[in-house]
Amino acid sequence: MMNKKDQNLESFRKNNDGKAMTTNQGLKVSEDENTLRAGERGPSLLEDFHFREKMTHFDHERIPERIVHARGYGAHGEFEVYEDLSAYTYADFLTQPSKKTPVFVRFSTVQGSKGSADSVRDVRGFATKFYTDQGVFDLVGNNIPVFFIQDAMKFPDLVHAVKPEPHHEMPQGGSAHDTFWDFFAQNPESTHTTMWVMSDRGIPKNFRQMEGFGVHTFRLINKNGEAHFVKFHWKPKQGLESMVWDEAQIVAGKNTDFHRQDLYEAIDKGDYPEWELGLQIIPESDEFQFDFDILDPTKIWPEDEVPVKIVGKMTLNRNVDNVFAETEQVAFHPGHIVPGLDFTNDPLLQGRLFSYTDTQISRLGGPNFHQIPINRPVSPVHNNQRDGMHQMHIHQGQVAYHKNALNANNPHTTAPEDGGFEHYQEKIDAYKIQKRSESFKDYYTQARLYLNSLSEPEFDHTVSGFSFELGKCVDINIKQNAVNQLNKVSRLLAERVAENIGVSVPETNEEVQLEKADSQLTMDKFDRPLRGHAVGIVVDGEVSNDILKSYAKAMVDQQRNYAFISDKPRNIEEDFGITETFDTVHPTLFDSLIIISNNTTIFDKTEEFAELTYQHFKPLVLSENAATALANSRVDSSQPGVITSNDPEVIVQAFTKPRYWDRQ
Ligand code: HDE
Repeated sequence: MMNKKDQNLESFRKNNDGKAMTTNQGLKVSEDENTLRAGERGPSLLEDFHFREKMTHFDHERIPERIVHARGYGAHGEFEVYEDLSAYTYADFLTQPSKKTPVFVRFSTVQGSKGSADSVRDVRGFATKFYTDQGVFDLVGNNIPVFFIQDAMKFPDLVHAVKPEPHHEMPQGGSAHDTFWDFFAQNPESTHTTMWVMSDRGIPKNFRQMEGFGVHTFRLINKNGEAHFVKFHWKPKQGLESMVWDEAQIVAGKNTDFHRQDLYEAIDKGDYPEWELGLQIIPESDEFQFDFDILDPTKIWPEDEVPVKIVGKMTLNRNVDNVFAETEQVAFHPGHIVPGLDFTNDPLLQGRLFSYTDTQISRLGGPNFHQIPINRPVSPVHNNQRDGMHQMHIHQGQVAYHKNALNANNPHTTAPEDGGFEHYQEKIDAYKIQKRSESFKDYYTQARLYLNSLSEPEFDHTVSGFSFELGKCVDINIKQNAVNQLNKVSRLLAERVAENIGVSVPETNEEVQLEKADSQLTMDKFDRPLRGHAVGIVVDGEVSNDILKSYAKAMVDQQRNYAFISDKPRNIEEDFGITETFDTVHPTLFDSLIIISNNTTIFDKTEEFAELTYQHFKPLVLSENAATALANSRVDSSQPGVITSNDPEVIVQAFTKPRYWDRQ
């Protein structure tokens, strides 16, 4: 299979080989290196239209980055539904198992600017564009199933609080600063989501191993006009993985592009990431059967109560040709919907329905952004909208209005029974009012449910997450207010964080004991297949190529990625692996480490690599000599996940877990 770079080159060549360079007006260019000037050593002349065109275009190459989710990376793929879901919906991409619907997915961080690091602690965007035969459907979700606020009116406040502080524009890419934690303490509806972000979910290992959630409650509508409430889930077939915070911070410096590189390389070598689509479905008649409001976006529907029905699969199998044209210009919008689906009155979703088109108009420069190739539906577009910035069509004819006789009333509307979109007819009997529903006002029960569901290491990591972030705050009152909030969720959490950051725990504790836990919320529930797992193989001293080849073969057979690492690049005659040096890589960039040495003394760097891998709870395999050499280091080879063996076959089989949290 040809990799993306070569495919790209081939298609570039097809279009450009042997072609003359021209200006944008089609004029052949004879000189592209020297501006027109008065004499060889003289000043440049304004008359040089070629220079001015080239430079003007360059000066305008950038467009405004997204206000949130600026840092992102995308890929193409396809979606197929496993079974006909027409009992619930008449959306064609959910009812025809033989059909492959093209998709484009963009993953993102929220807070940082376009050039910020991938591995920061943050919510991740997980936005999917389905190019269905009935029009575009965008599922613009996140990797965390709940959101910080309940009403769109508060979104600018949330974003202003979490973004870098305006007076000095710090910090970049993170929430560890006063304004975010002030918002947290003063807006208790943010409590539940913040628990998730401070847990391992806030520092995903990569995009491939993240869950995705539509967050809001939507509606599925069937042919009989019956509606069900639905929540959308993406379950990664690759399992779920997170980083250790120390590791995430190092990776931010060692490889800013860690997540995008992982996705690009996996797709490029044919290891296509897959997610199953899951639906949680509640019949309309059960709307009020829960002890939370099912329209509240700060609440999950516990999977123990409403199981997730797996209905289809998405495969990402094609990298973009050009990141700007596709990933940067893609315009998602929760309001891009198809027949058989509809919105609910979730007040956060309702506000999003306004915001997304509005933001594209300034980001993409006008109302015709749907004509940009990545945004074009595969179904035909005909209407009476005309003109506007960057209009790409030359509309024909005299008539641009409905209704008309001059054009026999074309383009015509389509009755719902023939495929026209119809809004779900919901009966509303209410006062026009600016007020939050009482049913939205329990901020702590589900925050507790989440904490109770975590495994012990996950809970410890969450304590550390809060301690780091609040520890970074400058204002002591903000730290105290935040701990007061934590105390309403869990005494244990509040006490541990308070001790770490030097504030007190309030004497009274409003904590309500909650025995419940949702067994589905811990990351431990996921299988953790080691396909695509990245193994660093440190070659310390002289080791024969035959031995290295036997390691390479074992890795390839087991679908592991690997790189040999040494003090100098190895002169390898045959192409059986990448060679890195201690300077070009770092142990945090690998999922596990193997150390091969023929001597009982090793490089200092080898020891450093081993210690960090050990400290980050990752599998560590030592040849017998390497184990001897590390006897006096911080690596304790009797601990879980430290394996001593010289046999590559044994070694790859021995990796059964990505992390050994029980290592002391
Ligand atoms: Fe967004 N959000 N959002 N958001 N959001 C944007 O749209 C907004 C919310 C999400 O890869 C913006 O095109 C409001 C929830 C993703 O291009 C903007 C509210 C969820 C992406 C915007 C929310 C999301 C965005 C910025 C509260 C998860 C990136 C640029 C009412 C369910 C999509 C843009 C991509 C992007 C507004 C809340 C997910 C400003 C007003 C909840 C994944 O329009």
